[in-house]
Amino acid sequence: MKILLYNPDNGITRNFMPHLWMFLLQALTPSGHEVLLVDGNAQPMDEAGMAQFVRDNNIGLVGIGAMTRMIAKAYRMADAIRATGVPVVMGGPHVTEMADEALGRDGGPRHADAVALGEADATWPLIVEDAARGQLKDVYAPVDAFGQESKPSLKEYPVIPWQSIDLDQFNLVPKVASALLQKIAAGWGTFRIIPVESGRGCPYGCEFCTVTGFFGDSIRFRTNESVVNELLRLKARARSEKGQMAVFFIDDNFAINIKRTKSLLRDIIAAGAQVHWVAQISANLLRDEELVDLIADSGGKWIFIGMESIDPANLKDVNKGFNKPGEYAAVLERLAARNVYAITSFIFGMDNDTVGVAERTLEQVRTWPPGLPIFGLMTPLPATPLYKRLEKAGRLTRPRHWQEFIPFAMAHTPLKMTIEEAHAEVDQGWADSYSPEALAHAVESLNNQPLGYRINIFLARLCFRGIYFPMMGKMAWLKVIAQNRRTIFKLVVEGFRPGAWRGAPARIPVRPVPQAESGEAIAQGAEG
Ligand code: B12
Ligand code: SF4
Repeated sequence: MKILLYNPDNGITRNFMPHLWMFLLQALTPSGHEVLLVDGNAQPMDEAGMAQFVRDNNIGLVGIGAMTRMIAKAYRMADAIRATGVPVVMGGPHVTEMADEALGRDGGPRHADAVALGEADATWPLIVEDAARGQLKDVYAPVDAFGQESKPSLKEYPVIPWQSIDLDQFNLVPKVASALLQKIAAGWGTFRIIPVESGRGCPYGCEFCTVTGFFGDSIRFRTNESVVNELLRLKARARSEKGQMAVFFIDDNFAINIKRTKSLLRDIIAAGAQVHWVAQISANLLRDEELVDLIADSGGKWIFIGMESIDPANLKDVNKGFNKPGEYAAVLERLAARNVYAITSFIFGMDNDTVGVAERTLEQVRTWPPGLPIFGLMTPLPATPLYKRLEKAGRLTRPRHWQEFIPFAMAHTPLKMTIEEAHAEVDQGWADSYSPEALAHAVESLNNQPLGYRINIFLARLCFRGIYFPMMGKMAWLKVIAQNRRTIFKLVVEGFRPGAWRGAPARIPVRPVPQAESGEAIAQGAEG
């Protein structure tokens, strides 16, 4: 049987990274079946195109995975596929919580023949065999012989054959630039960011987050050896095609168990398996000096930090009081001193937010080392404690917001500002952080570093701008390039200056992390 695994596009920007679930399920598919992968972010398709693809390729089963924000598109594509007579199974965080919606048991139309609840590592092979026999069940739940929910141990992790998977759709170097880049910077013909997990689960249960409910509060880790071998396979592939592979460790908090993370990073270094990597780590754990050294030495380049708010009252409200805004600056400086920079994520529209929250946040961000600030709105995802609280209080304005998904739009009324005011705050956050002046400033703030660091922050900011400002087509990109022409010109001129690409990175002075909060902060902490 031919199986298609499909991930719908998010409708705003080309995702910079493919989704892990597709490669994982492909690796877990029983032998004798062929699996094709289509990520809508890299290969956009509409309903008619999808139906044609399924017919042309003689597909016998389609698996669709989607987050809440992509679910409306996922349902439309599922409907088009089912209309061709091919069964659809859906999985992922949204349908796990809303299985009745996908199966048409809530009074709405049916979109899926079957739903895989929760982690599907163990159920996927059964789904495939049932589909091959034409005997799909409605629901597949991960349970043990006694009917108890069972979470896969990651000790026996499947080998994802990165050396042979077709990754053409995930190359981030545009075709036109590839040949030129190969000439001026050998080894840059391709650039891909690959998702790798080293563990699952988070015990903290922040109010807005689905992770604790979905993966459970027991943290499970792969063996160091299995992660190291995966990195070595990726490195070998990059070398063989004269390209670059960076890794996104998608664990919700890569350092949730510091001892284990340090041991993994040491093993990566010892095996020569360093690649450039990104990971999510909470600010409190980054006060460990040795950990930060190992991050830098093992190839860590960007750390995603869910700061959420600079207001401790907001953080307490959403059960994320282990974030201590007073230590954000020192933690970021500690990373920057090793040339590791941060993606700092903020949520506006929290219950204690008032008008001016963007400017108050930006005032602090401007004093930090350059990074990638991102701004979102408080969003009640289905089945989260936040959703339940707002529903009970009658504060949901669009209870089924995902059915008509609108990017960057609130679905409930915040307590101390209007919805429109919250939207304006997010707009200000993005506009201020990604203006040509802000980009120029970020580049200039690294003037004491080799040129590569400045190019890196500039390109990263250009890409992250696209999370909020639509940058799908060539015209949109050309416009942004024109707006930033001065910075680009300066970087190009400097590229020709003798020695511009050489030189050791400078160490930046670091202020000490405030001590008062350390004990509590280290005891807790995770990321999302
Ligand atoms: C990596 C990641 C991203 C990446 C992008 C996704 C990517 N390319 O991988 C980035 C950083 C860009 C991102 C962004 C966002 N993310 Co995100 N992200 C994750 C993260 C950390 C890991 C995903 C992952 O690979 N997990 C590991 C795999 C193995 O798990 P899985 O995907 O759930 O798949 C398993 C099962 O679900 C199931 N399954 C999944 N799909 C399918 C399909 C079929 C057919 C079957 C049978 C089974 C199946 O089987 C898999 C194996 O067990 C998750 C949290 C988490 N730990 O999962 C959040 C998460 C998915 N993100 C989330 C959110 C909300 C977002 C944002 C909307 C945040 C924001 N406010 O901007 C954005 C939107 C992205 C966009 N524009 O499209 C939520 C989604 C919740 C929901 N109900 O939708 C999550 C769960 C985190 C959270 N805090 O709640 N994200
Ligand atoms: S720490 Fe991060 S992953 Fe864990 S519950 Fe909170 S937001 Fe979710």
